[in-house]
Amino acid sequence: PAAIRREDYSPPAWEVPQIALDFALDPADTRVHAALTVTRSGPHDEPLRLDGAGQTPLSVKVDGVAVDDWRIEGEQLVVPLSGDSHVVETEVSIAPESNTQLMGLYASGGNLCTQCEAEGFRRITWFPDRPDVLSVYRVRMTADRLRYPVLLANGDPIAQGENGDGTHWAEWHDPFPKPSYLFALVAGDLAVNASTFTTMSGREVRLGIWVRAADIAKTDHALHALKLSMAWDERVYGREYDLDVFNIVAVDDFNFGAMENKGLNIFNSRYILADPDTATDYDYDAIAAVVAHEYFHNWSGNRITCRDWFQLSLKEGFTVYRDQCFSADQGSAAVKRIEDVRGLRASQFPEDSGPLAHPVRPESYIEISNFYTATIYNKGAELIRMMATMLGPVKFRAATDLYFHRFDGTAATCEDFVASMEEAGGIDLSQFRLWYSQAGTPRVSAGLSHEPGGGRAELRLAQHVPATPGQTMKQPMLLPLKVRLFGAETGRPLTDETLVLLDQVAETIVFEAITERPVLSINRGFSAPIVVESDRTAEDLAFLSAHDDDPFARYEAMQQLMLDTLVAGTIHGEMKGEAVIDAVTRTLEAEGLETAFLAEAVLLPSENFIGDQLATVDPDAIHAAREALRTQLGQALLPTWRRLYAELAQGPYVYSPEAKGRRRLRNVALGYIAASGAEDAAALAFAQFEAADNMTDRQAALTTLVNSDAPEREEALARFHARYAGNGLVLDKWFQTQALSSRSDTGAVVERLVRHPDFTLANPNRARAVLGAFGVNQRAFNAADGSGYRFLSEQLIALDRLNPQTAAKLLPPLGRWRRFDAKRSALMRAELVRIVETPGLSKDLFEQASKSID
Ligand code: DPP
Ligand code: ZN
Repeated sequence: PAAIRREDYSPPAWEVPQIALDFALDPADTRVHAALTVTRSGPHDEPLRLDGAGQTPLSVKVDGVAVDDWRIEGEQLVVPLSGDSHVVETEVSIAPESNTQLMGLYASGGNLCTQCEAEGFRRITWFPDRPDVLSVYRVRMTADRLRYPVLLANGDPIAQGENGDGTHWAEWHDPFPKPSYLFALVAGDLAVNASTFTTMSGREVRLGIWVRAADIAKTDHALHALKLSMAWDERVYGREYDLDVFNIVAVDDFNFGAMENKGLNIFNSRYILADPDTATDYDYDAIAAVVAHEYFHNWSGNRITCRDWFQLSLKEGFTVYRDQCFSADQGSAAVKRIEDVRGLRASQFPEDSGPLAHPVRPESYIEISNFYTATIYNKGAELIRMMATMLGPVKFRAATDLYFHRFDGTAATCEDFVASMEEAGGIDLSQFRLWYSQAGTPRVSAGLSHEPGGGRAELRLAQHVPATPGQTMKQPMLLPLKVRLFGAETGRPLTDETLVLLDQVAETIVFEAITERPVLSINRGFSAPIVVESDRTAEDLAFLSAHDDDPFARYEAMQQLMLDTLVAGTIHGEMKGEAVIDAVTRTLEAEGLETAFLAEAVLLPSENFIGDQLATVDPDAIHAAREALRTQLGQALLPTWRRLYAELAQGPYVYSPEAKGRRRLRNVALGYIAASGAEDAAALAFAQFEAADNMTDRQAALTTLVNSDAPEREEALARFHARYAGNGLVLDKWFQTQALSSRSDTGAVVERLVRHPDFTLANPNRARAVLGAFGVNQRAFNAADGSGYRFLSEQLIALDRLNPQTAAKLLPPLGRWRRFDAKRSALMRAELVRIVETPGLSKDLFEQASKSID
């Protein structure tokens, strides 16, 4: 398959200012009639080219007259046109019930729904399926009245009625020109949780969350989050909602988390449905974040869309940044930042240092679905955050105002956004633009020296951007680093927090009047998405973990101390945990720290993250080192963990930041009690499992047991499965917890799980619950005999036949082969070769696997 390149962009030859769609909906044979008003853009004699995906037009008309001079070229329908404006009509037949890719129009749980981003609309009808063609849509749907009583589409409902033959119809009109990837329709048997929101200018918007009738009681949290999001975007960005209705539909089979279709968001049900018995605190937070994310897209994505898919981060990076800030405002900003950085390190850093590394604005792709990545989303959000940091809140708001005003109604580029920041911010971002074009995580070395008695401290900084595929030579980047010095003796700050803009390969920053030995606090708040290599000692890190006034930096110092300890333990095969034990003890005893922060601060880095620090990953040695440190922490602090476990117990379930923090820390304490080897640990976990009145506590107890060899393990798994039979989202947890288990038999367990009657590759959530979780289970996946690699490749080849997009997203663990010993490398690479050589492979999986081989 051929690569599409950014430099080949050219504007569309034909615009489509209007489209009228008429759907005769039927799961086996849906007829789609499309009438496109097309206008020639400028003088040229190109024919009209419409994208399709396999379907044959049943008819083609130009200005009402059937024509036969059309032709199919590759995947395009080419229609010669003589004038500058015509109406082109096509009719096609599609079969939603046999659409297993879940792109275009498909069936889920007996209902019909769509997913068009990025290139699903071409599977519905012939159209110039590219984001810079903006059209006003009118949609008419006809469907069986009993089977599909609810008919929804983008925009506002215009009319509806009954036909005499048991069918009914509805018509929707969306006045805002939009690209085809934002088209949506839903036909189904759905109940609604309805409400209203009054916008800042006093308009009343009708809100609806549509789900199966049985799930209606689980929609209040999402509805509440939607209202909070609408108010937040008005208050923080001055953005008001623009239609009279805003609908969300939840479906069980969905490739993404959710989709921001204009006025009709379609969600993976896992990001809508919640009640205390079935959803964890983490799920509640994720629901609010995704509801906010999709809502915020109404401006950052829909009103201003992307010129081409290379600009994807224009909407995704900015919208992730917006949803992160929204979530930070709902609870603890410090804990939210810690969670986001942990996520970045778990998903984006490995991507940026592996075979699939790409810039935030890529130069080429084979299949655009493969570029919905942590780099585009999460590193993209860090870019926006760095600009916000450099501009400060007032200028950043002026810059987003300018951007929204200037580009409203257009398909814009990342460059348009940066230029708005530059203009309203009054700063030069020429060098900063490298963040969009250079892949790889910059590394900064930081060395602080001090002349005793001399009063002067020097901070020597040097940066290095590692080579990435296709980019061997890198230029130095602009790195905004928040820095502060603390006195080692007094514990007091010696300087204000300063924003250092490192723009050279190496620089020295001088601090005067430093009267005691300084300790360096750097990249505070994670002001730049980089790796810092400093010469700070274990003592300095322990000091900062107790004294830094920036909560993120405080957390970071502890993480670094733990990481250094774990790396040393992995290499030397001996765990010296005293410094970590001391630091954790002091943190737990410190005054005034939030419980949720404590829970984060005392948690050890993941096995994967430890692996990322090593030249060659030794999964068994890493596992042993981490377990050893966990055991030492568990044993040394056992009375503290027991005290916390008792003190943090709560009465009946409440959902509040405070209550969430208590649950989190209490469950961390439970984990350490189990790690200590205490004889009553399994009984404690099982009692919690049985008594829990919420999923957070029940799942935490289950996880503790699933990681253990206790006899209660099987009993808990069986009870959990029986209790939640038929609840797909909770069964996903049952599968995932087992696939993530730290036990040595997990490889054998996942082989059994995929043969379990509840397992199916047809549902992306279920596939991810087993294959996605197993792929990040470093020890189990990297079993020395290669059985984990073989298992994943076989599953991905099978999944590719159903759903290439989801299969391709699960491939990256196999691409880590360079990071392992020769034997594992060879086994892993052999599976990549096997995948690439599979006949009939999708271009999705082909691109990921072939790029991962070399
Ligand atoms: N639905 C995906 C998201 O919101 C793609 N736009 O990020
Ligand atoms: Zn998005």
